Amino acid sequence: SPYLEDSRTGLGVDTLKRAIRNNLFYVQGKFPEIATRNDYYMAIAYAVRDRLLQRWVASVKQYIQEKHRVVAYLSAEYLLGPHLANNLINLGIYKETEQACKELGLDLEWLIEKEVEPGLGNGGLGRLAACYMDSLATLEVPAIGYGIRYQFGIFEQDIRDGWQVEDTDNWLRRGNPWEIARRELSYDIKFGGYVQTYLDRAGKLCFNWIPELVVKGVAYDTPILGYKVNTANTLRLWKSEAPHSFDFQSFNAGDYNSAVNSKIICENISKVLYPNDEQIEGKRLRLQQQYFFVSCSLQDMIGIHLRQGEKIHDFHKKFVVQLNDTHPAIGVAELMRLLMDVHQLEWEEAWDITSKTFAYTNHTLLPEALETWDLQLFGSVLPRHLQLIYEINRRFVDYATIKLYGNHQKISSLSLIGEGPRKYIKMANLACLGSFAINGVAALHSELLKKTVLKDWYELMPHKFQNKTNGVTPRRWMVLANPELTNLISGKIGEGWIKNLHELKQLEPFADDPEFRKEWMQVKFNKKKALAKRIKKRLGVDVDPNSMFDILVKRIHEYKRQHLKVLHIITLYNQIKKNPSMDVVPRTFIFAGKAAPGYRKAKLMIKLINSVGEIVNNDPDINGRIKVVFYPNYNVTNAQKIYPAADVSEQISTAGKEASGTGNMKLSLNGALTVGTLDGANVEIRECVGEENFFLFGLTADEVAKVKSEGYKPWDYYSENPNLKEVIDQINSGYFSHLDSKVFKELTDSLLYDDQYLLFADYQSYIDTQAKVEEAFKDQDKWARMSILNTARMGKFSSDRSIREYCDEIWKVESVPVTLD
Ligand code: 26V
Repeated sequence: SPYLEDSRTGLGVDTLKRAIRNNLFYVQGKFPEIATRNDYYMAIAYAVRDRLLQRWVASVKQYIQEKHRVVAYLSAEYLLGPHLANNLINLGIYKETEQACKELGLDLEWLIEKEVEPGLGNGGLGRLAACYMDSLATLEVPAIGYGIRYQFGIFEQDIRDGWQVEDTDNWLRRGNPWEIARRELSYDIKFGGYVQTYLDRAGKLCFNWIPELVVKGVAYDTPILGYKVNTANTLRLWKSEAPHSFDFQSFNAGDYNSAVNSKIICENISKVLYPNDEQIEGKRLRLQQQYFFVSCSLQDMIGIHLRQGEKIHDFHKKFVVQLNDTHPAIGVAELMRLLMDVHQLEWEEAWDITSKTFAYTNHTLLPEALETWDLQLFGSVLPRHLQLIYEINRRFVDYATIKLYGNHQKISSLSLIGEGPRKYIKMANLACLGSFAINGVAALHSELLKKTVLKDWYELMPHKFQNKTNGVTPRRWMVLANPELTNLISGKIGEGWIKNLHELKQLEPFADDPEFRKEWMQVKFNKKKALAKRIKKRLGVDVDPNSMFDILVKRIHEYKRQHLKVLHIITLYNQIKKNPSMDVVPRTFIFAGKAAPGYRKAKLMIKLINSVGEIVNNDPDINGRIKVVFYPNYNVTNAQKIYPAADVSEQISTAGKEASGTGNMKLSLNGALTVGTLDGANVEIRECVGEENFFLFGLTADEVAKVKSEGYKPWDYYSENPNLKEVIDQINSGYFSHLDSKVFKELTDSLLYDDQYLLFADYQSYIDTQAKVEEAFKDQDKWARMSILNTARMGKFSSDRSIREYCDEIWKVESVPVTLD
């Protein structure tokens, strides 16, 4: 009976109502007459948080008492998205909370829309970490995610006069009900200074790092609940602060300014997320961020391990540490330091433990994204680690010299230290050497790793190499983003697919059911209508939900080729202009994505999209048959509204450049058909959904390499293809830019004279394929069939499958069901 339920744990409607009312009073200090929307949001959030904490405490208790092996996921980024609705779904109380709200005169959806999302990541890599945290908890695997509690996450994007404008993301401004500050849990982190060597009483050589700066890392925990299980894992993010006794001397001496100054320096470390992806910048602060969170995390793990009464020698049996790209790779040297300088182990044993602890995931093949650090800079921030890396490298090079018969070229490519005008540290090499497993994020990517950037490592240590194809959580990307489709599916095949996505296969027979096809398309139409409404509200542009929604959403980058899509749009525009009465399928092209603030060409691509949109959308000859929309501030919240409305998913990167992609999976899962190259996970998506349900175009990765090696000349394609020539000339004439013929010159020049991502080589193939897309869309009944089959065959791309594979093949960890007492 509901009124017997505890008001902080009960899941019934009446109990939830009581909890919300209580929180409004006791947490927010308000009563209904004066409560704001935010007050109600907080009241509900705290009601949910109570229920999370019950499961979180039970999980932690069980892990400690039973001493289970634990996965530590180290990531500089977590792109979590809003918590409230997700937690309601995972708790299984969405309906109940909706009802409780209704009875209190509140609209739950309206409150959910209020939540500011934690944007603590750039894109794919950070969002993957968030999906993996969800799957780890859902699979009941003991895990801790470690990262940085940035005060400012990824910038907010606004579009003014067609250009991207950045605004700071002050996500903590209204407080964060989802985190628990663990003020008592903190570690001191040293920076700079020098290393003293001395002999201890036994005559052993010891190292004493005398820092120039000490920063305190404070733990902030966010419980991550699995779907309909009691497991709630911890996401532990570190905030940097001044240590308690910061600059006492200057303070006492009355030098208030310099005391405050050092406080600011300390707090700077976790102040802001670097908004670049796929382009490294050798910034001191970035290295400090990486070391800061990695050192806090490893000290924390060692502390947990020792407090359980275990021996330091068994550290690698307790924890397996996954490196999300090379950003935390400094952990290899840091664990060596902690084991030797703090816990007094000898080199051999420290190395044995270290090299059994780490595993490394690579997320990109782009050479400009491979992290290196100028050796001088590195030494000035981490003098002790520079020594350790030299020693790790000395021993490794000795070994490699024997293994490789002194093949100097190979040895220098494997070396942790690069030589040139200046020396530098190669973080990927440190990660490869220090890890027992190395994986790529899609089958093609893992193969290319072995053939290109990590070739020498593969030849030396083939046993370390694996593939783990990425996945996405169906909870957020279906159940939460698309409850209508979720209900339609569950009505036919039950709810099992939410935890076992392979069960979607059971939908296949319904592709032949005309009634089901109708309902399927009706859901899609409603989602398009809802997105159209948002577009109208945000941008004032009318788009027709009956038109084909053709969607390209992801970070803006030349290799992702948003400008190839623009070439297609202009080509289509020109066709209609020449023959205004032609029969075209009306299309709405929707773009979204952020450009790194310092990436000029990417920002110019945004301007180009908006400029073309302005002309196309307002041309009476076009008469609304094609529309171009740039939806601002692409983030998790907006993505949840966009994916369900997609008819077509554009995955058009140059083959061999996109490691995996995960937006491709989310769109396809939501019934969009893919137009794509054979790149990243597109290859596997096509294998699963069937080639007849996938619009393939463009060169393969092998062909790309071949064309390039033979001396690619984009100008030839331009001069030999009249449609392409017309498009480029038109952009250059100022047709889309109020006759200003210079604005886009940087972009068109780079295409005409370089085109390193082969847009021109793939142009005609892309145009031809788009004609097929158009033909297919004309037969709506056939399209519905394809869309249903496509979704039905996406089972492989659940992050549950990815995490299962990581658990079985890399981490060797097992599920631990949690019981509530
Ligand atoms: C690099 C850097 C360099 C220093 C500044 C900050 C920063 C942030 C991120 C990165 C690397 C980003 C790599 C990345 O996001 N890769 C993407 O990973 C996805 C998940 O595996 C994958 O689906 C995408 O294809 C891949 O581009």
